Amino acid sequence: MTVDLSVSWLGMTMPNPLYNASGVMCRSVEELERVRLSAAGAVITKSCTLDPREGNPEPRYASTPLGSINSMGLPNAGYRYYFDYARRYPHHAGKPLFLSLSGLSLEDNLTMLEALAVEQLPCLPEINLSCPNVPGKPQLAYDFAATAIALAEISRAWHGPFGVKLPPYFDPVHFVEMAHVLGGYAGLRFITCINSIGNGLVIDVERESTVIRPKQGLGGLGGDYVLPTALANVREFARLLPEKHVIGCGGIRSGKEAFMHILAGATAVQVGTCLHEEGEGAFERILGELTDIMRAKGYHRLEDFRGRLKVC
Ligand code: IRO
Repeated sequence: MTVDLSVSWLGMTMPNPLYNASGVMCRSVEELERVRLSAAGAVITKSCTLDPREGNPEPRYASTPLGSINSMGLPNAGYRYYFDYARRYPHHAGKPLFLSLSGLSLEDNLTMLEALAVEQLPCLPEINLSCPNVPGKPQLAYDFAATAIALAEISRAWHGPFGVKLPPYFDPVHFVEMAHVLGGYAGLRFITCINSIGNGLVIDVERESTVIRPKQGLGGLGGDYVLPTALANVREFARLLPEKHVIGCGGIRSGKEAFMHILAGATAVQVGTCLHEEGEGAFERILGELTDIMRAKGYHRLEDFRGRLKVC
């Protein structure tokens, strides 16, 4: 039985729904090329700022039995570096390029979007409204009024399709309130759910110590910890905003979790912690497992089950 994993959305076709989560394997051209040349269906860059940043002091990433904790602090080579990569990227080879933007202020995001508009580079901005790890900078998307202002300004500066990376929400009232904000902007075509669960604390009992140094050990959680929260955010935003696409991110480590995200309504899915731990071979493995699950269930295409989660 043939299984077709391709995804057509926003006027483009990806060979399959899997790509890297911004932050993992995407800071340098060498890393970005590893994703591009892998089995991944698209590529996204590390969230960038106007100027290059070193990020927070080490140790700033730790692997744990249930996933990962990080407080990288937005280390990146500055937006000009990623725009340069985008200029040389083989856009017509079938793997879309997403540019993650995370300006330290709204003005910085507008500056980067205006520069992108001038160049007319054929890439899709994913604007990160949810970095949990820059000391003194709260996650914007937990402030609904500030998010509405940012989206209004962004829509004035950028007339193409764009997406936002959201933090996890934990209350039905917040899903509805944020969906109401997001629904007001036609250019906002996709929503990536979720960023890491911010400001967790992992403790090493033997050393009686935190496992990362920045922010007294607080950092964003990824991996198995976050799967149910990610699925809830994907399902709720897919349900509340049927005219937009939801990109699932959080806890995908095999074909099974990729299937769950798509069943919950995700158009495509991103892999973070697992990609960091396993390397780009993870894409081929997860795609093989997803294909096996679909074949066993008799599904030919992703549309055969996308968003069809039943309530028991
Ligand atoms: O610390 C980071 O660089 C980071 C970012 I910008 C983000 O959006 N999410 C995350 O877990 N880490």
